[in-house]
Amino acid sequence: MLSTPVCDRLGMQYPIVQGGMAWIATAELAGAVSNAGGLGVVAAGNAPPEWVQREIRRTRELTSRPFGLNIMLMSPFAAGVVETALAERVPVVFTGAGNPGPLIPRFKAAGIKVVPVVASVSLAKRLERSGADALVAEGMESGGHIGEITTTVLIPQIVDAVNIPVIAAGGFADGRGLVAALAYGAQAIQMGTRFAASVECIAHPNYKQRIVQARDRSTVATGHSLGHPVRALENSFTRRFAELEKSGCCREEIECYGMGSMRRGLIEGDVENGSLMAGQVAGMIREVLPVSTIIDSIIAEAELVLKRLAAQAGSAVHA
Ligand code: TUI
Repeated sequence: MLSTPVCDRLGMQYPIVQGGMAWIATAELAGAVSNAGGLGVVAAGNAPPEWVQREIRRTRELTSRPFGLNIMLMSPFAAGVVETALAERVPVVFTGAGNPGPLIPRFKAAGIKVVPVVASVSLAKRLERSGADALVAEGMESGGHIGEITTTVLIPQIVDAVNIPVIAAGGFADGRGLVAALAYGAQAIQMGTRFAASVECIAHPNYKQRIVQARDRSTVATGHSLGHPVRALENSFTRRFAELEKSGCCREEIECYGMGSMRRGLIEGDVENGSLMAGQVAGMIREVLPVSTIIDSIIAEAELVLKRLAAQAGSAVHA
């Protein structure tokens, strides 16, 4: 059975964590992933605390297994969502798009595990000192808000820099990737785009179809001029966004253009005028599958790859 120490620490059967995707990582997806042996995650995104509380309670109705809550620290509701996480005693808190250091002692005092998402070695080291239980190291292949370093370069450097478990994110969708992450010293993978294109995800079918149709060069990163680059499937929205950035028009106008774009793309299914955040790995996803099929096939493939590698290593030794 493919398992690592972080599986016990966070309460999952397999080393597969679901990414915290704003708007679409709801109780349906989190419950399905936890029930299938991974760690499901509800994403707060920019939602208010009342919505987050409802999703946490719905997740508990759908699964008896542990799950996580992803708190997006750039959200105007982040402080309220922190209080909700504490009051509801969610088993694991993930954070993204900011430094959660000052919040960690309160979570720990409440018995909540804290797993910040980081995109640099310096923040990884700082958060280990602040008491993080594990880290998600996210490369720039990811969808949504991204850092600047690729997964293959970021993961080994963070693994070498800290003594807490590292979960690799950005570019993972299959069993080969899981084995590669383990080879780099990570103890699990986190996948967003692969689970966005699952049957259980509440995202609009048009968005899932765009992921399935995507090829290697289908995503682009925009928003560099605003200081927070975002990766999404290229469409009319990203092209117009890039034009606005190049034209040098003011920050407010660009930010205003981006408002409501996630809801339009992911929920309403307007795949030309909405934001279709997705990772580069979209090019590897061929069909929309049930969560349990996704997880079982990744574990089965990883075990096969490990066997093949062991056999190859054996024959190399005896050659
Ligand atoms: O957070 C993400 N991915 C996201 S958040 C999001 S919602 C959004 N909507 C509109 C515009 C922008 C975002 C969509 N996707 N991933 C985790 C992540 N965190 N990646 C990079 C970081 C990060 C960046 C800076 C973590 C810490 C950080 O620290 C800055 C500091 O204060 O040191």
